[in-house]
Amino acid sequence: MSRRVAVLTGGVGGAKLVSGLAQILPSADIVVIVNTGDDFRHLGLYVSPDVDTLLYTLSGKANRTQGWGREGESWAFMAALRELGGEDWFALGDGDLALHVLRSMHLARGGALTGITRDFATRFGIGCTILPMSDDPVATCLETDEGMLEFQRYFVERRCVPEVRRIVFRGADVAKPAPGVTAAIADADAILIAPSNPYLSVDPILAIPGIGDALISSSAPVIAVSPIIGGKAVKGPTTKLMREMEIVVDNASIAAHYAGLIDGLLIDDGDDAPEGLAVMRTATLMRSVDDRARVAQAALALADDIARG
Ligand code: FO1
Repeated sequence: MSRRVAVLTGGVGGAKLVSGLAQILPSADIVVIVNTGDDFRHLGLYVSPDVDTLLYTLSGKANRTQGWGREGESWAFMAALRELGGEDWFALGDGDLALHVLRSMHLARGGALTGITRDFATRFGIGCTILPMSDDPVATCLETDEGMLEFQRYFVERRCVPEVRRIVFRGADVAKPAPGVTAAIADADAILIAPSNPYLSVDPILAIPGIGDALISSSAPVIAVSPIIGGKAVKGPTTKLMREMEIVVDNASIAAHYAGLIDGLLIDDGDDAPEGLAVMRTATLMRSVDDRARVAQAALALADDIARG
């Protein structure tokens, strides 16, 4: 049976979930809608970290230990940059750099992020459709005790140390969903929200007018995979961020955050279930390739249960 799945995602966690889906469904049936709130211009280049994590993971090129960039990368550019006194807080590998140069050229000539992402995916032999959430600029910024910081300044340069008070998605209110985004949601038989950071990676997608409404009006079950495992978020600043924003770190908070949007939550075996929401459990930590397929399968099984009523 053909089953079309749309996935809303940030970087690593979502890329693993999508690679799990690609093991059990035809790639052509998977559309990935990716956060671009982390995108920024650096050294004159347009960098799109979450889109690139998807491209590298789905083409088998990702650096698994690092969680970003390419495996087997060389760093001659960074060495030369450092020698010349250039800004080196954000590391661009030599192979990775090719992507940023070509994308920046494409954008400078009036092209859109969607088009160049499709070209890269084709070049890398990726069968899924990867759609940036928008072709319009949206910048995730954090109001912190050190002032307003753009996402990469907070995440990479300041290593998530500043205390976060508020998160804003500059430009989201006037951004349009990229071509194909709302249609992919409307046409899907199941919609998944990846175990990405709800506040930093999924909220920018939901902040774009039209995307939340498309989820609400879709007849397909919407399933979120919880980023909480053992009362903590698996990766990145989620736990710290939730505490700073005075949000209890548990599945009830994740369910409350997505209230009105999701029909079910996939949670880890060891965690408490929120009340009033369909839940399925599995071991949600995705260490191996088999883990990825198992988590994807469980998310689809929960969607099937809900669709059957
Ligand atoms: N993350 C780091 O922690 N340090 C880096 O120097 C770094 C460079 C980098 C270059 C290209 C790219 O696509 C991603 C990169 N990341 C780096 C990861 C990125 O900042 C974050 O993982 C995402 O934005 C969060 O999803």
